[in-house]
Amino acid sequence: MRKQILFTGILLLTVFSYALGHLRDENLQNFQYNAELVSVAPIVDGYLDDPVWEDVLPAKLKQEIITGNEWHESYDFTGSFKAVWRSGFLYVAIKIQDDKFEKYQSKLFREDQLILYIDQYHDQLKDELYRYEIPIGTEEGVLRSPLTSVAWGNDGQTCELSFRLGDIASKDNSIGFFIAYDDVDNGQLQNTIAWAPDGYTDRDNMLPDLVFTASINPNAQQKLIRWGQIKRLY
Ligand SMILES: [Ca+2]
Ligand SMILES: [Ca+2]
Ligand SMILES: [Ca+2]
Repeated sequence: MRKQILFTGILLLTVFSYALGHLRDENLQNFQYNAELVSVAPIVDGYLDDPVWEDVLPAKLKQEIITGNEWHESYDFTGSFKAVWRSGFLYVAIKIQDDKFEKYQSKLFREDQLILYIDQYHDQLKDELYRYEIPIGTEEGVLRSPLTSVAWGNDGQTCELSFRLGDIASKDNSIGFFIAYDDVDNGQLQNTIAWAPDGYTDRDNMLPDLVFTASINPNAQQKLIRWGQIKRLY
């Protein structure tokens, strides 16, 4: 009898955890960022005044991944990002508000930092190889392919990055993409807030998708450019 209860218990637990995992995968599947093709690339200088950024929808960092709870925008932290692509490059713009910016500390873990994952081959796993840790305001020492540039503006409140992806950045293609912020206040890591679906935690191994979209057909655009060049000949 006791064995039976134990067995039922284990069975229920298995079913429950399977359902939970399943639910989480489903959340992740319905979660993606569409990076749109633009006709002019933004200038990676840390300032988000490029006209291309105006027309792009921001995605909010609103999942606290240490606890797995939703993060409510506050004085403590508010963050969002935008992404576009052009000629084999992915451009990312990030906006951060933090009540206490911890920069240039003697120990790295005492600094606020951005965490990014770029899984260009879409393995969908959070491999260390794809991970970038970029302390606020730091532009050097973090460049590792495919990351080609990092620039900060407004005293660390805005950031622009570019990634050289070649043919991977083409219409309807997807990559694994993740962005989070380690919020250190008063010398201690308080929260890690990410762009991630409900229920997502730092124990989850899968990455959300970033999809390269093009509502303007790149071929039509090529034609237009060629047309311009031909026209100039006359
Ligand atoms: Ca810019
Ligand atoms: Ca804070
Ligand atoms: Ca902070």
